[in-house]
Amino acid sequence: MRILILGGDGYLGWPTALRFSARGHEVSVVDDFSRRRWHTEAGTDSLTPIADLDERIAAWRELGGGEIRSYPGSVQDGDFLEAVVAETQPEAVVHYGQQASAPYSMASRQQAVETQHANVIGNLNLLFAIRDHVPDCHLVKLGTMGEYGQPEIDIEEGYIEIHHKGRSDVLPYPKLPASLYHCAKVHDSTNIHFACRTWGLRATDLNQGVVYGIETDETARDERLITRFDYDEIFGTVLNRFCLQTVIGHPLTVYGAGTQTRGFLNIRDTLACVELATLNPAEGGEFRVFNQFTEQFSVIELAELVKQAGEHLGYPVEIQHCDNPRVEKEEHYYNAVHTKLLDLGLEPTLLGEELVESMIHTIERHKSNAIEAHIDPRTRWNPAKSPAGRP
Ligand code: USQ
Repeated sequence: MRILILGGDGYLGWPTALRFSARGHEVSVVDDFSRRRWHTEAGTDSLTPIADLDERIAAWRELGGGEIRSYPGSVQDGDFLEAVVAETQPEAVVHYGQQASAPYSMASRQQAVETQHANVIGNLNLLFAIRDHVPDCHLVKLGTMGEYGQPEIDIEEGYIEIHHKGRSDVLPYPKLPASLYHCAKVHDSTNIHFACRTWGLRATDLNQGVVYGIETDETARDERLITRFDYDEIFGTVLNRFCLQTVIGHPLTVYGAGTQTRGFLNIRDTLACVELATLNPAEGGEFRVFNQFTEQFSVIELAELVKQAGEHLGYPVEIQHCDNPRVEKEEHYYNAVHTKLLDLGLEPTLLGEELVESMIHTIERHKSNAIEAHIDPRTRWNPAKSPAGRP
C-alpha cells in the first residue's frame, strides 16, 4: 500500500514508518520537527539520542530496509499538505502529526492556543486534502481514551445506544475530555465524523490509551533507528517516567493517591493496532472508532510494579505521593470496552515485571542523558489551586 504518515519523526510515527516499510509498503512521512523544537525551547530532550530524520532514513536504507520518502513541513500549512497528498496519492494516511501532551496544553494560554490550532487546523487541512485528491483513502487518526474521561458507566467503543423518551438511537459516546489537548482530539473526532457523513470519506479513530516502551522489532536493529524517549513532566508518560526515575534514583512521582485508572499499551502493540486498522479499512462513509489499549491499571499499581522490578535489579525505589497537579478524578469507576482490535487479531503484549526490567535495561544505556530538573511536576491544571509558592 501507499501509506503517508504524518508526524513520522515522532515517538510512535517513526517506528510505524519502519514497520510499514519493513513489510514492503511504500511509505512517505511528513514532519515539521515541532516536538524537537518544543524540547529545545524548554531545555529538555529525549533520553535516547535520536538521529535527524534524514540520517535515520539513510540508516534504514543502508540496512536494506527500503526507501522512505520524507516531506519536511507542517500539517498546519494547508497548501503544503495538499501538495504532499496530491503527489503521494496515499491509500492510507496515519495521522500522528499533532501536539500530544496534556500538560503542554495546560501550561499557558499560548500553549493551549498552539495545541488546538496545530491539532484542529492540521486535521481539517487533511480532511480537505483527502476529499479533493484521494477520496477513497482511509484516514487512520490517533485519538485518545482521554476523550471519554471517567464516566460512572462503562465506556463503549465510540458509540452508545441511547433510549430516550420512548425512542432510541446509536450516537457518539459522550465526551468528558481531560485537558485542553484532549478537547482538541474531541474536536477532531467531530470534524472527521462530519467529513465521513457529508463527503463519504472513510476513517478510523484510534482512541489510544497511555503508551509505554522504547523498542520495536525494527528500531532494535541499529542504534541509529532508536525512537525518542521522553521522561520530563510535559512529554513523558507515566510508566516511562517511573522506569527512568528508578534508574536515576528519583522517587516515583505518583500524582495524588494514584488510584486514577487508565488504559495502557505497549509501543509494539500501538504499531500492531495501527497496522490492523490500516489493512482492514473502514467502509466509504464510515467513521469507525476503536479503543486502543490492552490493559487497565491504576497509577499506584504501576508504581508498585516498577518498585518490585527495580528492587529486583538492586535499585532502592521510593514511591512519593505528590500533590496532584491535575484536576482529575482519583477514585472512580473505570471499565472501557476494547474488543474491536482483538477481533481483528491483536495479540496483546502484557505488562509484567520482566517487561519493566527490560525497559530499565534499555534506559540504563542512556541514563547519563537524563536531566533531573525537568522531572518533578510543575504544570498545574488550575493555578488558582496551587499550593503557596508554586507556579
Ligand atoms: N501521572 C502520575 N505521575 C506522573 C505522570 C502522570 O501519577 O509522573 C498520572 C496522571 O495524573 C494521569 C496518568 O498518570 O492520571 C496518566 O498521565 P500521563 O502523563 O502518562 O498521560 P496523559 O497525560 O493522560 O497523556 C498520555 C499521552 C497522550 C495520550 C494519553 C492517552 O501523552 O498523548 O492521548 O496518554 S489517555 O491517558 O488515555 O488519554
